[in-house]
Order: sequence, then C-alpha cells, then structure tokens
Amino acid sequence: MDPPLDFLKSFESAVDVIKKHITEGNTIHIITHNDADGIASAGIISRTILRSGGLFKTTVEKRLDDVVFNRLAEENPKIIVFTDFGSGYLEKISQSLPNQDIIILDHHLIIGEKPDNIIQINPLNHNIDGSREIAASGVCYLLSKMIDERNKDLAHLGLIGALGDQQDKGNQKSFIGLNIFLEEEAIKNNQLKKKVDLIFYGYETRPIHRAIAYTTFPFIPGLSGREDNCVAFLNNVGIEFKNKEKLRSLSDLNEEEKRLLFSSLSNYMVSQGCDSSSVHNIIGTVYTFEKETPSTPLRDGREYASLLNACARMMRPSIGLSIVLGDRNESIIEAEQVVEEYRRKIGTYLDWVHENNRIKELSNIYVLDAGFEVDENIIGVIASILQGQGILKNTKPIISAANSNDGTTKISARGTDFIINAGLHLGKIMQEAAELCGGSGGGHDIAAGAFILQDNVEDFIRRVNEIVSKQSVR
Ligand SMILES: [Mn+2]
Repeated sequence: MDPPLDFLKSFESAVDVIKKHITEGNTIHIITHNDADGIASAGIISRTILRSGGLFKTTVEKRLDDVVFNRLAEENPKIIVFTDFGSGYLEKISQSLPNQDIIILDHHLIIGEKPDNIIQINPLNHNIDGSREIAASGVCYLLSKMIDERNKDLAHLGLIGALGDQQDKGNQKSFIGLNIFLEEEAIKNNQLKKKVDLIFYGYETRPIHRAIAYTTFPFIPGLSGREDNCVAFLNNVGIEFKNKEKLRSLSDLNEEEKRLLFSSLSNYMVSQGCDSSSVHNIIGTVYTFEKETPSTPLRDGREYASLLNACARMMRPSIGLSIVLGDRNESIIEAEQVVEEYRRKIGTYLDWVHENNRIKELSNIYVLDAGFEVDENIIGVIASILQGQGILKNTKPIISAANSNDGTTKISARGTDFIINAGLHLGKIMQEAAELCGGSGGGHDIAAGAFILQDNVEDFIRRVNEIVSKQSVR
C-alpha cells in the first residue's frame, strides 16, 4: 500500500526548504522528543542531512515550553525541525520563533490552526491514524527518501518509532497502515525479516532465560528483570537451557518445547493475575534487523526501540542518536550499561508500586500518584507496563503522576483498545484537564501526557475522572 498522494504532497515544501538550507550551508537545528520514536526520528533526519553534506545540531527535550522556545529564539538559527512533537504547540512556536523556517514532523494531536510561517507534516491531516499507522520516525523516513531516493535503506529505522510507540496493533502484533509500506521497503532492501513466534528480545541470539528476563513488553511479574527466577522457572517446567556447555536460545527449541514454554508461561501469568490478552502478547511478529550483528541488542527491532527509549529516559540520548547515525563501537557498550541501569530502575519502581499498593481505583480511572518516588522520565514507561500486564481492568485508563524538581508534575495516561472503542481520546482529555488547571497536555488517543503544577495534581485527577465519564459513550 502506497502512501496517499495528498500526504506525499504535504512533504514537498519541507523537502525544498531542507535542501535549500543544506545548499546554503546553514546548520539545521533538530529538536526532538525524548523517547524511542523521537531519537529514531532525529537520527533519521540527522543522517539524511549528513549524507547530503549538510550541517545539523540535534537536541532532545522532554517537552516544549517557554524555556526551550526562549533558548531557540536566542540562538536564532535559520531553520528548526521539530520531530515527534510540535503539533500541540503551533501557536507558541509561531509566536516565539517568527524569524526562521520551521518544519514540524509529528503524529500527535494537532492543537489549534496552523500559522502560515510553519510547515507541518502530520498524518492526522490526511485521515491517517497517527497513533497506530505511522509514527514520527516513519514520517521522517518518508521525508528522508524524498530528499534523496538512496535513503530508502533507512526504512527499517522508520519502524523503530512504531515499535517504541507500540503501534504493532495488527494481528499477532504486526504493523497496520503505512507502517506496512515501510515494512515492505525494509524487506525489499534486505534490512528486515519477520516471523511469528515468542516475542522475547534476542530470539536467535540470547540464552532463553536472559531473553525472557530482558524483555520489557510484556513485563511478566516475577520473571522480567529477574534472570535467576527465569532459570528456576525453566528448570521447573523441564526445559533445558543448556545443551552440554552451550546456552540455548529460543530458536534452538523444537516445536514441542516452544509449546511447553508458551503454556507454562501462560499458566504462570494467569496465576499472577494477568488477563488473557496480555498472555497472548507473548506471541507475536518478531522483527529482525538482518544487517545488525546477531549478538547485539540492535538485531531485534523491539529491543532496538527499547534501547533507544532507555537512552532517552536515562538522560543519555546522545548515545542513542550515535547508534541511529551508525556508530557500532563505543555507543553500543555504553548503551548496554544504560539499559542495565534502566532495567534495574524499572524493577525497583514496580516493586515500590506493588509493595505500597499505590494504584488507586476511582470511579472511571486508575491513579498512580508517585510523588517524588518515581523518576518523571520513567513514569510513562511504568504506566505502560502496569497497563500492559493485564492485571488492571481494561475498562479504565491509568493516569500516573510523578513530580519534577522544578515544581511541576509529569502526567502520563495509558489506555486500552476497549476504552478507545468506547469513545475515549486520552490526548484530548489531557489537553482539556491540563488547560483547566493552567498546564498543558495532549498526545494520542491511547497514550497521552500533560505537565501541570504540583499544587494542582489533586484537582487535575478529579477533572480527568469527570471528563472520562462525560466523554465515554459506554
Ligand atoms: Mn511518537
């Protein structure tokens, strides 16, 4: 399926503007969001400019606010490209940065009318579902290929954001919509191979117990992050994780062993209170990046996305950017250390949530108010994991909150297919509730966020609970 013509046409002015600035030798400033999609997006654009002989400067931001806009206005670059955010801040961007070319490459909720001095590429303007059918990295890939056809070898990188933003919403965790177009291009270029199997990271390359322990989505209580428990689990169900002295990977298991592993894991998850849909999530489409070295975390598309996310969330985005730009030396070693710390942090936070019974159930939402106990950069990941475990009811979204040291609170909201079908749009709910509390919010229907002042958290939660009951058509 090719991208619709009106969508492709919307890229033309951006292509011209970027080419012009490359030719004139101007440094192209890229500002991106601090998650896997943001890093992949900025990486694709940076690599495109680099290949075209241009200059770029890439910075990663948690959010767009006056601090960022004032700094950019002061630097006064000739061109700024916003990737994976921007559509929620059209008016602010236009007013704060009137003197330069502005390009926005985004797939989030568009708030307000687009001012004339901004070029915006957003699938939502073309009846394409930006939450499920293409991520910002996919938009960046399409732009990259239009700047130079030879960049079609970056198609697989365009899918990293889709995996990071959990757009694998098709049958057996496959892609839908325009992501399939990218997938086909990547397969044609021999960059990508797919198959349906157990979904644990490092399917071909990692010892089984480690593959299970290292996987963040789905997060299996007691096994994820716990190599020791995974070894005990395998011993218990009678699956040899060693063949003589060689550790076996999932691809070494025969069909019968795979079935045994699946049914044992399912039974275990059910005993832990997980629902059937989360159990099914351990099987899905595995995306292998064929040109990456088998022993590295970049070989598996989901693991690559998770690694970039870790770099972003642990405030080391430049490591992730170097990797997308092509560094396969120092950056990999550093990234693996960051991932290790990140995994440990997530485990500690989840233990804290469970031990202290921190999830409160209100009439229409679940609430996790973590105060200062969870890093604001990681609260969204925690909300996604809690939501994906299938222990909470799928009829209510989870709204999580973590305080920052600057007096604000980061809110992350995560929904389920059920509540989206019931008519909820979390991005719009975050926008409305945040505005009523003097903050700002937005995002996708199924995953969204907001920033508010710490004093307003209670008020905000109360309003969200109210708006959910109004918006829902249940
Ligand atoms: Mn995104």
